[in-house]
Amino acid sequence: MSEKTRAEQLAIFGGDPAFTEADALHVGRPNVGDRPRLLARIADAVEQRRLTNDGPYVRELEGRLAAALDVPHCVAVASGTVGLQVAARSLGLQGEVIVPSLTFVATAHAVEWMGLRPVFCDVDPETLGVDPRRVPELLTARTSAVVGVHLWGRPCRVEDLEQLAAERGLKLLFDAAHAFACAHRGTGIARFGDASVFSFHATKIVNAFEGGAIATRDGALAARARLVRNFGFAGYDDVACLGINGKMSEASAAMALTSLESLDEFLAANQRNYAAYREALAGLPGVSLLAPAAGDAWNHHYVVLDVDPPLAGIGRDDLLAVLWAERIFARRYFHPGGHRMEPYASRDPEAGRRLPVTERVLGRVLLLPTGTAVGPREVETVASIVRTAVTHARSVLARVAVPT
Ligand code: T4K
Repeated sequence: MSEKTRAEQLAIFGGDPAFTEADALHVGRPNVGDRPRLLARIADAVEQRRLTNDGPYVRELEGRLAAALDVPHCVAVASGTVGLQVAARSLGLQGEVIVPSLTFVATAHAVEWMGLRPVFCDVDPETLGVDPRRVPELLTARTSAVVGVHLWGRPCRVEDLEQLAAERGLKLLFDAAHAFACAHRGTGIARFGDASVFSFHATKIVNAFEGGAIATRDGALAARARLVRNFGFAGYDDVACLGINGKMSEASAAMALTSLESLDEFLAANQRNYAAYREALAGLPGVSLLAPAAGDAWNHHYVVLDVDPPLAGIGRDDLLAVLWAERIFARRYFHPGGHRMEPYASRDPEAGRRLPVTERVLGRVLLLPTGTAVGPREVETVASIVRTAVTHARSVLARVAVPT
């Protein structure tokens, strides 16, 4: 693994791939904290034969999460998706729910799965979150809520959405799956709206193998969410409402606690990689990294590269082909957009016309590997390949095939 500065070094031109199969780079390689502590916690849970159902590690985690997120209530759940569903049920959502079109499909699926109708709204070009100026035209008498997504950890327009929700009598839920440890103008990201749902999937900055949490300032909402996540049980044989099994296991809580203890290290690695990519790619025409807005704190868990084909000379998918040939598995999250996926695409095949910003962004961005599995040398290598591909754009274009 070393820098590639000449076109013939690129794997698409017959050079050796920069990485072997064993050390290939991925977007989403899990961060793992202190292994002995993780294993000790899991051994303890097994020893105590306390494996799930609101156990001591889940309770400890909820306390630590609430402190880290600066909210009074945190309810741990089995996944971010289940967290969105439990939150939707606990908020009493009905009818239609506005969701951004530029997000992972789970945002819409969680809504649809609850028997609600997700209505896709375009995003604003700056935050890439749901555009509050476009929401009013989508509201009907059946709309009960807006779901804002802090895409790739960038806070969406939280104040505008809060104002809109208050004026129109809507609930405001945030899908904060990507946004742990992010803040907007000095305020923790979980302190906006009715509730925020985080994901602790293995690929997230804090991971629980699988898991998530609902964070809220509303005690009554948190209490309802606790019922809903546990089949509606309010007491030993007292079922108070419709619920589901949305509980987090003790093994997952052990992983999340251990992960949380190494958060500073994870953030530092992300920050270091982001700064290194930025420096190495500076001045390259048509290629830029998404940056946090001034005053916002970003976890840099996703390094998002924007490729402007007329300026770069090649498109995003050409660059992906170059990188994949090197075993650098960059990703085009969340192409082609939820509105182009089922069951939504068949329902409204023309939706893309109403979502021009989403369509444009989804055709241009790719995510580069980062996290603790990626060090300065790997960043140098990736950046050198991007540089060389753009510098030799014409010959690259003649060679590449789009990865599937
Ligand atoms: N809202 C938003 C905005 C979300 O992005 C998500 C989830 C949710 C809601 C729902 O939260 P959860 O219900 O998932 O908690 C991932 C995750 O499955 C998903 O959690 C995540 N967002 C989404 C953005 O991506 P993939 O498709 O990237 O996973 P996969 O299996 O392709 O893995 C990516 C790379 O990471 C692989 O190339 C190899 C590496 N990897 C992955 C795993 C799981 C490892 O090295 N080890 C591993 O254990 O989905």
